[in-house]
Amino acid sequence: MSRFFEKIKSIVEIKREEFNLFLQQYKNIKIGEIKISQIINGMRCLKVLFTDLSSVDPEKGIIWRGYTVDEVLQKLPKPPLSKMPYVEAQFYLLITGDIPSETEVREIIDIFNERRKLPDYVYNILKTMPKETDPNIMLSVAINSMQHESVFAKAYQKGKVTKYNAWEYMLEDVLNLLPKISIISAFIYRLKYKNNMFIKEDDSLDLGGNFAYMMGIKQPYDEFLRLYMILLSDHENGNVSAHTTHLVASALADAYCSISAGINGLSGPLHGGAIRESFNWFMNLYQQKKNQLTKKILEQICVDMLNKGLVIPGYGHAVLRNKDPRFLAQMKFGEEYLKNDELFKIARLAFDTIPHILKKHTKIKNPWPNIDNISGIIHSHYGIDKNFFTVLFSNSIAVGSLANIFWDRALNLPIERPKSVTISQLFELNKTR
Ligand code: CMX
Repeated sequence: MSRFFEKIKSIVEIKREEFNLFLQQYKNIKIGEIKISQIINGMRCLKVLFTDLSSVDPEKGIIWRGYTVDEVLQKLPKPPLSKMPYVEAQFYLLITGDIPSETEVREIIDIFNERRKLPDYVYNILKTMPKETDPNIMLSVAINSMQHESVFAKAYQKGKVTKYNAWEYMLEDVLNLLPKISIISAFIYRLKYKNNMFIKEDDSLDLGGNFAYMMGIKQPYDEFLRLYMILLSDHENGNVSAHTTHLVASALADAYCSISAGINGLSGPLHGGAIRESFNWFMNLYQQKKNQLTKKILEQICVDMLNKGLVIPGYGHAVLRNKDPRFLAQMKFGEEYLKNDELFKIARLAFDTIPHILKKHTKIKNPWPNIDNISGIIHSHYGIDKNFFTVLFSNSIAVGSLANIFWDRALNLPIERPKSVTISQLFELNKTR
């Protein structure tokens, strides 16, 4: 038994006991009221989900296992000569709750390297898909195609899965699947954009390093991939993709079905597509104004958009009420490596200009740039096609979502099934108040 498995086993035993005691004691405590507007408006700010891996503080941003973005970037171990931590270290933090030592990260890297080889049929399926297929859908199909290899699903069919051991099978699947996602993604990238010129993995590299290497993109893109995958790994499990993964897994589906469903959840322009929307907006500004764009012109463009009821892409947030530290971390990367990139210069000008304008519209609760603001600009600077952005997002959410569904099984969380209400029921409820 590996040290990692032993550690997880002891954490699960302790947490499960604590969790059950907590439930016994507090299960009837009320934590809030529900307004009709919240039900209708996408359950915004309703506290109805549970995760112990992270939580979003409206002012400080995401807190992973008690650590802020800056703390995580500073404290997690890093590859030699790298400024960004290992993605594997973030996975370790999310799944165990502890900052790993160098040795502990090494163990995860070794586990991933042993398990990342793809079955041949995955390559064949991807090669035979229509050229027009969206790369993120290709990723989802490739993951689904491996479902029959699920250790959890096989054990369930044999009647071996119990509420005491379900997490062990889920852990096997999570560790088998996570390292394969970047290998599939790099293959899709080369297949779609680089004339099938595939690059074999480099066993000496960590997940982020190998991902960039297999895509064929030079340093420091590996640094950005590490940063990006950590920043987007988990956002309290409530966004469409993470929540979908959790929802599907709540019916005791395996990790393959659950994560591919979550990845499909990234398809919409309001979630996974938001990076592309923001990138397109900056690109249009550049194409229309070239380097003539000034603060004054940009102000006027934004005022006109707001007057027409249009949304300014890359700004605002449903929960955050301050600058997103995940945006600031990317901005810092941009300042170091992209200073002369024309789109980055526009994004910087926008950061100096737009919040002042949005602040004047009191209905807009957050005038600051969000996580999706400049990600596309940075990926694109290194040659990534905008249609591939969602695949990179999928790779990132897989880190946190897989850690989350492991804990769903470890804590025996039940199938999710909220109750719907009709308009007439709401009328009736209102009458009795
Ligand atoms: N530009 C113009 N208007 C905006 C705005 C923006 N960037 N952000 C919010 N508003 C408007 C809303 O459209 C809403 O208007 P109506 O009342 O007329 O419908 C009003 O301000 C109140 O919205 P809110 O409570 O501040 O924000 P929401 O929770 O409703 O929406 C979000 C959040 C992200 C969808 C919204 O800010 C937006 O559309 N931003 C642009 C798209 C974007 O960048 N998406 C990426 C989000 C990243 C993430 O979720 O992590």
